[in-house]
Amino acid sequence: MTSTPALPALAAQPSLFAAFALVAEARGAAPALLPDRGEALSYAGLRALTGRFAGALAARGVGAGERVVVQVEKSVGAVALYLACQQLGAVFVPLNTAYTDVEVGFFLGDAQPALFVHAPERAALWPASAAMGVDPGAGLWAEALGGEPLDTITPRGRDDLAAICYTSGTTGRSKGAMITQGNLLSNAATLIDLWRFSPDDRLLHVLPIFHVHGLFVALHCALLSGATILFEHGFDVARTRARLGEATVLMGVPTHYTRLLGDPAFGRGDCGTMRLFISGSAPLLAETHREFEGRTGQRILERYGMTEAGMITSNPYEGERVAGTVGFALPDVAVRLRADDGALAAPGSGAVGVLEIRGPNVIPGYWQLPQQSAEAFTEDGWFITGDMATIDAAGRVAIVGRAKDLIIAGGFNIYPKEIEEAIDAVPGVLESAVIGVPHPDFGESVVAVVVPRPGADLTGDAVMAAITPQLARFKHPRAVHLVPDLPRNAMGKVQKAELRKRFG
Ligand code: MCA
Ligand code: AMP
Repeated sequence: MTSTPALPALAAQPSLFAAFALVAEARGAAPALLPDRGEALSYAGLRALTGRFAGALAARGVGAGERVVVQVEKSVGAVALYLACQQLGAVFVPLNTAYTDVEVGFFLGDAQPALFVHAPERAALWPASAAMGVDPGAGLWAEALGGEPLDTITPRGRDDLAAICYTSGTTGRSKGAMITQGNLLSNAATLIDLWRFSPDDRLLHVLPIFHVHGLFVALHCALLSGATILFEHGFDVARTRARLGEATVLMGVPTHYTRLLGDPAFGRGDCGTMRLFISGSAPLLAETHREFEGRTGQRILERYGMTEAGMITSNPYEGERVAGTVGFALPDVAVRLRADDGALAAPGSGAVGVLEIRGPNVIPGYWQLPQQSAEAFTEDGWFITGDMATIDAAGRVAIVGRAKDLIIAGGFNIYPKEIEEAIDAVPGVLESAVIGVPHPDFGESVVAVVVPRPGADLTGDAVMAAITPQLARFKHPRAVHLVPDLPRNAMGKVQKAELRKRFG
């Protein structure tokens, strides 16, 4: 085993997999993944398993630039499948395991993949499909283990696509964020440095691996620094507490932290080896931050990001982590505020505005959507986040709201427009408005306010029954209120703030 390559050398690699291969070679027998289910994998073992999955994909005709849509449970095999796509230069397209056939059907039609890897029951959705199998003896797993491994790495450049991650849009139609090799490499190198990752770290991984947070931020910080991943197949308070005792870093969404605090026995004694708790994907309440510090002596480091840019800002590793703020722009990222009047607001002016960002982490655009891609950027090339923020004189950013109509529940993004369109198509519905209301566990939850057509015999249950097959469970309204009309302003726009007051 040689020493782990220096960060600048990794950051200068042409592709994510080229960087990973260097680390894997250097770390050899050092542990890469210690899963709660299945066998431990060293770096050499993970590299070998990845080569086997790359062989299986190549045998099925997957080549560079082609999309591989993946909707599988979290497992060591799923990590190897992701890396195998990178080795082959294929474009990895992860999907939330909660998506329904209807939702998956849309993504398959949009991404036009060379291969769809899925749980057995989804086989009918796409001709070129491969069941993943739940263990090494089944499906694509078995093909990987039984076939010829592939050792070669397809050369890729920094502008080449590494992944497409779908993010719902305010139009109701999901858009595929085109994430390049350069996006991934620059963000990983910046975060490893900023958050002081080293081969001595043991990252407790409890996040799903179909979103940027668990897939890129967590996996890349650990794997490109030669650290060990304590790999959990899902989040569970008791298991997390048990494994914190061997971990040094945890990345979570606010729901993870509030659930840990919900266990009265959780506290300082669980965190003896921990050096860093990171939170993101949704706002962390200042009160959660304070309570966590009171119970554990650790100040959670909150950061802010989005699918289109990976991580954007972070509270400092050394220096004050201020509750209710998301810290400073990452060293290679620039942020600025555009106020209501369309002018740029100076940091420290106290103005609230929409945050605009620029940097090597920002995607070039959305998959096959040139118009939406152009609209996502200002004329001078800054990406418009849709998040409302303030920036103080020192450059510290606080997210204070959203210009985009978005609900975040348990770290999952839910676009009301998508649910409203499904509800509006239900017979007997005239119109609807979907709002987010405070929820003690998920931060926000979905409520639908529905206006029946005159004379229609509509019930909330009928609405739910009609939309259930179409929308993933986490998007389902937890309450449906029938009302005679929706409150509107003088411009005819539905006043969602009014509805939130009434039904929150
Ligand atoms: C599960 N349910 C949810 C959610 N998760 N409802 C709303 N929002 C959710 N997030 C529902 C299920 O449908 C089910 O409903 C019930 O809750 C229990 O489901 P279960 O699977 O047991 O829940 P869980 O395993 O306890 O999951 C909760 C969770 C999970 C651990 C908080 O949602 C999670 O892992 N969230 C992390 C999401 C994440 O990684 N986001 C990053 C994206 P019923 O019982 O009624 O059927 S954002 C991102 O990537 C950007 C770049 C960023 O900044 O990080
Ligand atoms: P996604 O589309 O899943 O990438 O979610 C990105 C969105 O999550 C951002 O545009 C923000 O609205 C929100 N978000 C992420 N991190 C934070 C945070 N720390 N505080 C507040 N909102 C956040």
